[in-house]
Amino acid sequence: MTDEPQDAALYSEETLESGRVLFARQARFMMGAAKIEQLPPDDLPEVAFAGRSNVGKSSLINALTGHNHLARASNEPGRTREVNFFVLDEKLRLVDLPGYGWARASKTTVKSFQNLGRDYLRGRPRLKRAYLLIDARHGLKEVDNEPMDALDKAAVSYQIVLTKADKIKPHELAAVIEKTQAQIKKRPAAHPVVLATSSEKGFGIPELRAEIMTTCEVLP
Ligand SMILES: Nc1nc2c(ncn2[C@@H]2O[C@H](COP(=O)(O)OP(=O)(O)OP(=O)(O)O)[C@@H](O)[C@H]2O)c(=O)[nH]1
Ligand SMILES: [Mg+2]
Repeated sequence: MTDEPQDAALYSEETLESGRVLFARQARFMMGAAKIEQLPPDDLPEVAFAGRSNVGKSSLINALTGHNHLARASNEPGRTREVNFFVLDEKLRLVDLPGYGWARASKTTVKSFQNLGRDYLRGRPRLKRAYLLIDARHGLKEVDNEPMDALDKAAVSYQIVLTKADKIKPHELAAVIEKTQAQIKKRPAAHPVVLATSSEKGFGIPELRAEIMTTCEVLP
């Protein structure tokens, strides 16, 4: 085990550079869907960001696109209640999902927007990958099993992205990456590589851009 949180050699210099160029292009908010009938036509490849409330989904979309306020981020859990679509360079869509595992709102409200996220993940033909965000300080929790079970069952490719990596020490991060990779080893739809990011410090963002670009099979 090294202090290097992720293998930089996973991505060539050219791929990292293309990812940078692609994500420097225009990113725009397209629409928010509050009901499954309101989803836009599936005419572009999509990647979606799922995870517990407050894990940093909206912040990660902002960091990837280099915007401060494209997706609404907040300290108040349950900020994102719709499925929000952002179009990058008219080539692909980044999809911000409502968070799960959040108990404070009325049960019916929470259920309705969480079911929406689940329905989206299960039935989206051009969803290339779901990124399941996990707080680097905590690693996988019981509450994360349900979405992983659902994604495995629906055979939707997903990859774990640790967030808020700036909040722990490099050796702790390396340990949580290793542990998480071991925990998902037997999950059929999980990508074996766990990525680590910090939206605050920009750490891991170039690698995730390259990963998304490659997954969606687009070039800038
Ligand atoms: N230190 C640090 N804080 C972060 C990072 N990413 C997000 N945060 C903070 O975490 C809080 C929640 O971030 P959001 O991006 O709103 O989280 P979310 O997952 O979209 O939350 P919901 O929409 O409620 O599901 C905010 O106060 C962010 O500033 C990070 O990489 N480092
Ligand atoms: Mg959000």
